[in-house]
Amino acid sequence: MSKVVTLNEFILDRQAEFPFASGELSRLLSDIAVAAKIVSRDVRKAGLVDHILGAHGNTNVQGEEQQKLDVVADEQFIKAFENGGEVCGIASEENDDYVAFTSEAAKKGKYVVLFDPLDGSSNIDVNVSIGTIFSIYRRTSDLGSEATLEDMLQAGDKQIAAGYVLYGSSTMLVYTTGCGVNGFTLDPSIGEFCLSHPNMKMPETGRIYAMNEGNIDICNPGIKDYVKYCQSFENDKGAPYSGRYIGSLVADFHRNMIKGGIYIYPGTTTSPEGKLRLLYECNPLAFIAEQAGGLATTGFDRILTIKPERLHQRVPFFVGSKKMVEKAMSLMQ
Ligand code: P6P
Repeated sequence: MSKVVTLNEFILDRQAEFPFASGELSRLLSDIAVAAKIVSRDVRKAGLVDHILGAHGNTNVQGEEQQKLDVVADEQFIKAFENGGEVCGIASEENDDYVAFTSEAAKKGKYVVLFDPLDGSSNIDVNVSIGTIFSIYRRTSDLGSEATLEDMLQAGDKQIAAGYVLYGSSTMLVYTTGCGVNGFTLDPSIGEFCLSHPNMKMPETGRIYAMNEGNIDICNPGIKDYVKYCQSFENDKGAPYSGRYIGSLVADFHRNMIKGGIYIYPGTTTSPEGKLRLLYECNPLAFIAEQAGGLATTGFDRILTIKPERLHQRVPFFVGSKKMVEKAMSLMQ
């Protein structure tokens, strides 16, 4: 049996790989892991809370207001970032505006974090996997000052780290600091994330396409051509691909990381920019995908080169196995 490597051991071992490594990023990643364990605990009991202990929006037996789980998760991560001392500000899917921390200690933080605390939270009611997605940048504003909007609106290729937590059949944390992608599985019996998927590589091709085909008639005709290609015997497999759409981005993305595949959320006639957010959904997953040998584009342009203009800006998203994304792009009109 191979030695168990915990996330904290791994972070410290690999710290030397990171330029100007002085421990702050290591501590920040550890803070994220602690918040993820707490959110995992809350997610695991969500069914009980909703159906036995009192649904959200009501008061529980202690007379406490039951908060929506994504609000609870948002507050948990913000608390971890604000108290950790490494982060000067955040932007979150749950908050209309960015948050610049005001304590003297936090203002000395080198980093900003953009995150979706609980993506796919509408799936909680049907017990489907959900996820947290995070993206870390070095601030561009002066140390000691409050974080600025410009700190948040950096192109994805300026990320220094990105990751996701998948609250699935097990809880996993997958992240990159630009030196490859590694996956850790939470062992609840010891409360540690343990290295389970070292040096993850997304298969160059695969058999799975994931998209909401309900949109097929209101998106770029090239996507309909791609789906037909996947369903035909004339494709490169000589047999139909499989459609798999969980409807939870982190779960669909992670499956493709392991098995190969493509996830598409395109622009449509009603939502030309699509549904997914650039800053805290597409950029972090694009960084991970590219670090694992995959591709991430809008169907035309590389996600990581887009200069953001707004915090909650949406972009069309094609992400996954390199050859599958290239094929889909070749059919776009
Ligand atoms: P649709 C969840 O709301 C989410 O942001 C992603 O996790 C998921 O992939 C997508 O939206 C599902 O959207 O329109 O297919 O229900």
